[in-house]
Amino acid sequence: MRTRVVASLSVVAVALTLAALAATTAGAKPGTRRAQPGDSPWQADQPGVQHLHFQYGPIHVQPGQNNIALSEGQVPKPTEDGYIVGIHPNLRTANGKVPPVDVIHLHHAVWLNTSAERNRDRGASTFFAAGEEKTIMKLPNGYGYPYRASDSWVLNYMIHDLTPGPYDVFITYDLDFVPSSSPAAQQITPARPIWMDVQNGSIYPVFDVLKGSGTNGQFTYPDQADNPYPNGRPKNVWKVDRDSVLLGTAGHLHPGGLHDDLYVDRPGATGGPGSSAVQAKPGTAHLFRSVADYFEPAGAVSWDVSMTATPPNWRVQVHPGDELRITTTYDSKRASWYESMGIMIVWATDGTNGRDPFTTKVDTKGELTHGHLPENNHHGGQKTTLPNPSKFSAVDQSNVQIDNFLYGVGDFTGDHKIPKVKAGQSITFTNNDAPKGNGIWHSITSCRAPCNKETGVAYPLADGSTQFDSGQLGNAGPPSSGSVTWQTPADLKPGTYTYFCRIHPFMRGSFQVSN
Ligand SMILES: [Cu+2]
Repeated sequence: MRTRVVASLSVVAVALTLAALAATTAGAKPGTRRAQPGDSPWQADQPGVQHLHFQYGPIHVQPGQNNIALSEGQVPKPTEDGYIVGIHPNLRTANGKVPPVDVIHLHHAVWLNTSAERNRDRGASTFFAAGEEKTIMKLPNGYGYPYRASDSWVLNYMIHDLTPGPYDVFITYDLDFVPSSSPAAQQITPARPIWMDVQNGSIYPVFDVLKGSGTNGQFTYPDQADNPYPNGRPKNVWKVDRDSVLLGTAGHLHPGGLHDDLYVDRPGATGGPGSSAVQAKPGTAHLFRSVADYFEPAGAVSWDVSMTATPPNWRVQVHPGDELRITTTYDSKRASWYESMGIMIVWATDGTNGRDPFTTKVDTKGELTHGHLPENNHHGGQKTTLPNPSKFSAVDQSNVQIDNFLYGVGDFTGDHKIPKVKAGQSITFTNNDAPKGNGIWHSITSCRAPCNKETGVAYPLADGSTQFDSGQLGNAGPPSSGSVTWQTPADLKPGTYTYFCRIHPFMRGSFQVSN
């Protein structure tokens, strides 16, 4: 299966392009098989549930790839009508193994039901999303996402190859499914997804968290951001369109993220009952905090994390005129976090038999959907034989060419020369790998000196004492920066600066600014 780069398509896949996409999704062979023992980490409690295993692929991942792509051909899915009651995502190689997250990982995948577009009873066309935190979706008993065999699915995915080698991988998804032919299906009430995203509708729905921003070492987006929505229309809210009961949600965020919060704003309401997490404000009730629970020994810095999801009895009542609102909070003490996300998919059903969040404290503690995953075992940060760049000899040079995963001058694996410019001047980096093939994008991102420890899921970090970041140097549209060149800030103080590539963190380099 080829990977088609879609530069201008939103990760959240705004509806506008979907009709056109649907036309391109016919023809390939579905890669489905029945579930094998051990495929599903949990047994669904609902009666009549089948455990179906699907995989999309093979996806030929180019060396160093980090682009956004759309599925071609058919995305495998159930062959009969029914209800989806749970989804468990993963990324696997052809032999079924889950690759280490510091080698290749599922940056994100979004499952789109293009047939649900413009149908208010089926909710958002985006019905499931997974990042490397691999949150498992499970609806409360008695609820299901109505599925038709005639539905057309598209996968929007970003697979991040952190190495200079190619890989073949599959996106896998275990579905817990109740076919319409099962008597159990008669007992299921339809549920629909509501897509909540702090950058909903953006081409590439991300924002940067800078080290030292926010308050007390934490930064909440959009609340603490400088002009997050320049046209004045908040992207993090959704107007409730009918009496609905919210059934469940879980958050998505990136390394460095601490929690996603869901609120409801009800004009004129006299304040929610408050919560342990958030102080009550008139007209606002806090509904849930999805917490990033890090297994990572180094703390909130890697994908070695699981998000909490709502317990099955959550059931929150909302009414037309209410506005759902999401925020996301990151650690800003340790490092900067570039191209971060904050997303929650909220499942809802029609009706009025939920709990009123303005009279009942609904924001109870969540439940983890999985434990530590072995693919996150390689944390990095150990001593290596990489040199300390403070020992390099400096050469006057204001250009660095990046070729074949190497910084031309100042690379830690090079000839131990370091480019030097005078204070007030800049060094220009040019990524010559970008025009080749699908585009190999690199960044120049400051990390704390000497930045020469072993690469892993938790090292290196964007934790330089001076913050700079080039973005992903490439011309392919988001997530690339739109340019293959970047200049270091001209106001850097004299000193030696160390940096790494966020996309290929084994790439390390340094430069000097002199008096
Ligand atoms: Cu790179």
